[in-house]
Amino acid sequence: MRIKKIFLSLLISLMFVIPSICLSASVELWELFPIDRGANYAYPLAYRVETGTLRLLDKLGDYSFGTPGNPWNIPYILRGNDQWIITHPKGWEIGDGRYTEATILALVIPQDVSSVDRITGTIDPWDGGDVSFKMGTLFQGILYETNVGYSPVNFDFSTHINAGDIAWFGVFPNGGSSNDTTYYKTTIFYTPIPAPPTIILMITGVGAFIFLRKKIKRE
Ligand SMILES: [Ca+2]
Repeated sequence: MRIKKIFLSLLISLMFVIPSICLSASVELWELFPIDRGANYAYPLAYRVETGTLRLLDKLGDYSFGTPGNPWNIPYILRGNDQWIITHPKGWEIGDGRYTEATILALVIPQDVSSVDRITGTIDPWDGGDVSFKMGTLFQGILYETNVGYSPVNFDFSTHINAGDIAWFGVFPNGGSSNDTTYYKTTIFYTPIPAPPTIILMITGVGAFIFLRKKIKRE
């Protein structure tokens, strides 16, 4: 009888453990990089001038966006190899004020996501041009920012971003924009809204637990 109880306990535990494993997921920002400005998961790629105005980058090719006609098409954002997103902001002085053009990649958190829980990544300055990297959301403001000089910077922070919010990743030129080519890669950890089969499994697990507990007590 004791072996039967242990077996039943193990079975019940598995019913709870298996769905909980299914409830976490991660995705590379690189995987969601839009092929066009109107892609499902991505807000239009843009650059932000210091006044706060967002201007759209033109599509130069699949996975590459920039400003045609300017030298090197900067500012630009493109999807590189090995999960790197490559960007170059732009900035220069006008009078005694600084006019900057930060590159922004924004992501609408889709409705099948319960919450984004953690964001990790690496920023590689590549050419040492001095930039700042910022990550934030439309509703929560800036969640993370760091200056990047010559050495790569790793980041890892917990957060709570709901569906419908817009998460954005921006590279700002910090002074001049010479040699400001910047690589970054980001992993987004999130909790999906459980799919119907998972919910059924959880309900079955809870039902089985109540039934078997009563049965064991009677025995
Ligand atoms: Ca710079």
